[in-house]
Amino acid sequence: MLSAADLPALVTRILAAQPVVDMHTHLYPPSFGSGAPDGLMLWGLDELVTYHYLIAEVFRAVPATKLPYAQFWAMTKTEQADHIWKQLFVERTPLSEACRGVVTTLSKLGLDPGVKSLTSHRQWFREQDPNDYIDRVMGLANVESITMTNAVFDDNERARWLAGIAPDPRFTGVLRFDPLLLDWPRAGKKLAEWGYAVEDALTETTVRETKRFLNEWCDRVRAIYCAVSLPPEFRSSEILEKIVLPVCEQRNIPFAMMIGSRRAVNPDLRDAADTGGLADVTAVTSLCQRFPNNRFFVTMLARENQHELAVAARKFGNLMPFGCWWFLNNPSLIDEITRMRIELLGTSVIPQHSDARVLDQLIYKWDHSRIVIGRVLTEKYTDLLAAGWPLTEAEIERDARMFLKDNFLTFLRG
Ligand code: HDL
Ligand code: ZN
Repeated sequence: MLSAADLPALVTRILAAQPVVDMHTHLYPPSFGSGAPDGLMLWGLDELVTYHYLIAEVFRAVPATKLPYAQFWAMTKTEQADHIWKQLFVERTPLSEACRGVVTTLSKLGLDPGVKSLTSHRQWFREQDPNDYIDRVMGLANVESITMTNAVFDDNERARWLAGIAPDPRFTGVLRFDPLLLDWPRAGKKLAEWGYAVEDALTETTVRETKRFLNEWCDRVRAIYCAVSLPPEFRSSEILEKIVLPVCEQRNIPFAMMIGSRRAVNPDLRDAADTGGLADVTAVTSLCQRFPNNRFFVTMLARENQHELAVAARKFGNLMPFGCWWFLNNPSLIDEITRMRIELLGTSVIPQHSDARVLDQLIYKWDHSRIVIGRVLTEKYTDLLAAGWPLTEAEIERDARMFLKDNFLTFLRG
């Protein structure tokens, strides 16, 4: 029989030992090109330090009135990284989650995070082979599978797929197509350019041809689910209901809605330009209710949407809340959201995804999340023991596997 005193160390050990299937990242294998100018596989020190979260934060340290955006963007990636390192890690304490993540990553790689200059570490990264480095990072993060975000409307990515991409067993594909739902006129014209007989009006031909587009690209990227990011005001659309959901149902794959992103509030920040807003969970429950044969992964960007989303998941078995997304991927909010979800949903939720854009980030995003999830689970197991449950190590291992891997894989299969 376990005692409460056993739990902190035991839960920590079990979570660390449980490999993760990371259900949402922006990572790629080397076959998509690595490094400048337009490789899609981002890795290494300068990419880590110029992560768009840190770009947003450095413009708080040195505002655009002092360093104009254009001047920053004219810098080389190395110069940008040096500027960020000086401002956020040397002249200020790297307390933010994104800053601390770089510190954790360097430490776990065996590199001194306290250096004043990045020059010495750059040599170490230059000695890494991208392909081997993927295995090294996945090992350190204990991630066994990386789910990509394959943005078909991104010209660079699309061209690479059309040129031919060999499958990499460490990565799985997801078809992402925000413009299809958010800007149909422009997306429809693109489909027409690509040889699909679509027009503005949702004629029978347009519906059939857009389905063909989705099926052909789901086949090409070997999509395990389809995904979009949606603004707070999104409710539904004919494209979603007449085309996307029927294709996902027919392919027996889930549809992921990432709801609450308000794009480009400060365009000069580029990838860091977006913010979030309060969305409407009734849009989610309406779709779950009206499309019972579809399965929905849903993550929402507003802290204030989290409780209602968890309650909604109690009403619909085809709704799987996942992750603490983006501005919620911080210890205080991961703690609050995971605690709330476990109290309402037990083990039937996917607590986290990394959203990593730079390979090396897997190391810190999963280290930091395992610590918080472990703290919450330890408390919940302590409460369960106090209620008289004869908790076993095997049960904790089973739960860890569900939270970090099996809930995702089981929901994929339906
Ligand atoms: O739309 C998304 O998938 C978001 O995760 C954005 O990529 C966002 O910029 C991000 O990187 N969040 O972590
Ligand atoms: Zn993302």
